[in-house]
Amino acid sequence: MQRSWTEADDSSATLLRVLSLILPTFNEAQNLPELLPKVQQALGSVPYEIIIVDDDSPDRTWEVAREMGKADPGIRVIRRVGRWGLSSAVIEGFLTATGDMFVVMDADGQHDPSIVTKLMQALEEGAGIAIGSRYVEGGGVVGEWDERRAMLSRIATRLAIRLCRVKVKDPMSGFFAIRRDVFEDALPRLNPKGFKILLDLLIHIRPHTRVWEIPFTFGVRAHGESKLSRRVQIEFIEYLYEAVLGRFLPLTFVQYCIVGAMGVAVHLAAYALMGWMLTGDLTPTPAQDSRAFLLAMLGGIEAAIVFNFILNNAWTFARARLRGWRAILGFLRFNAACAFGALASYSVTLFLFALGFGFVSVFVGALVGVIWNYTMNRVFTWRDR
Ligand SMILES: Nc1nc2c(ncn2[C@@H]2O[C@H](COP(=O)(O)OP(=O)(O)OP(=O)(O)O)[C@@H](O)[C@H]2O)c(=O)[nH]1
Ligand SMILES: [Mg+2]
Repeated sequence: MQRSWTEADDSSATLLRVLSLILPTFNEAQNLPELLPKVQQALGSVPYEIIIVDDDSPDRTWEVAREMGKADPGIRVIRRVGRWGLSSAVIEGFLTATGDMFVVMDADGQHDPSIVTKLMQALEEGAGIAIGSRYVEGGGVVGEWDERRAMLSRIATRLAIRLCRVKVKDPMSGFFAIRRDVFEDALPRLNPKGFKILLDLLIHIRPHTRVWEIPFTFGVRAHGESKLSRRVQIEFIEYLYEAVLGRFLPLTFVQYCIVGAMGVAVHLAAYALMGWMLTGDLTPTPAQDSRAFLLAMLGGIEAAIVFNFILNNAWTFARARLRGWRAILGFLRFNAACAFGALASYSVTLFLFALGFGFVSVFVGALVGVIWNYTMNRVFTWRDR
């Protein structure tokens, strides 16, 4: 990497204007060879390192990047295996960066490399963060953003500004510069989940940090596909929840309750189906046939447990997802925790009934059961602390 040094008055050397440019990539093998020469040209004599953070792309972007790094020692590549997500990729890039100014840029050609030096200049003039902004005067979007995509972007931007109380026009931009010290100060508070690292930084920097927006025109993706999937959109809603309400009620608890509510429907459906198979009646009662009733109830409970386990493993605790034999072990733990939860719920209900609380006892018992199940499963089944 090229570096420039300047002698300060007291003769101690100070590192000056070294740029770490972070390029997060997923399936951008076709775009990188077109983008990198443009970036190098735009940077001119600026001392730089380029850090490509690739999430083990199936199109082997990391290999293409490494090949290009052979010709330019300023290019470094992180191939992440078993970790994914745009925000966490950018944070990982920052953590390994050696420069004192960081710039993040898409690798698909939508961000104009000639803006990079403008962003750096803003930092040199006193900004803590400089944003390549589509929504300030002079900025914009070209190309084939259809009505739906443009509307989604507008809604998401407005939601973010309102709910997270950030005072910029384009908090969702993927093109920005940040000073190392500003990043390091915010680092312990960052949420690596999701797609919108700039928004997260804006939420977690000190209030006095200066944030400037530099207009730029968001271009057209050169090759390949957008990664703005449905999953990314759901993650954005989850992210907003965590940013606004997460400290009062953990997101995983809300997800656990949503799954649990769906589990009730599965429970009833399985009970009815088994009842119908055993007695020809969709709602068997103990008075009618106590054996059939017991079997239908047990079938309903176990169906709900299987359903809840699968969904919680895929969604609620996706970060700690269990696979292979661990999933089987986890399923057994989940069963045990739920059985104890049912017992706790039952005991509390009986106790409160005995104290004369009436129907409220059932409600409190159910609440105790849910909180018990959630806590035990979070800690012992998924070990998500
Ligand atoms: N490392 C890493 N990079 C990602 C991930 N998702 C997206 N990227 C990269 O982040 C940049 C932005 O992603 P895009 O899919 O272009 O998102 P976008 O620009 O909002 O969407 P389009 O306008 O449709 O291109 C691109 O360089 C992607 O390759 C990810 O999960 N991990
Ligand atoms: Mg893009």
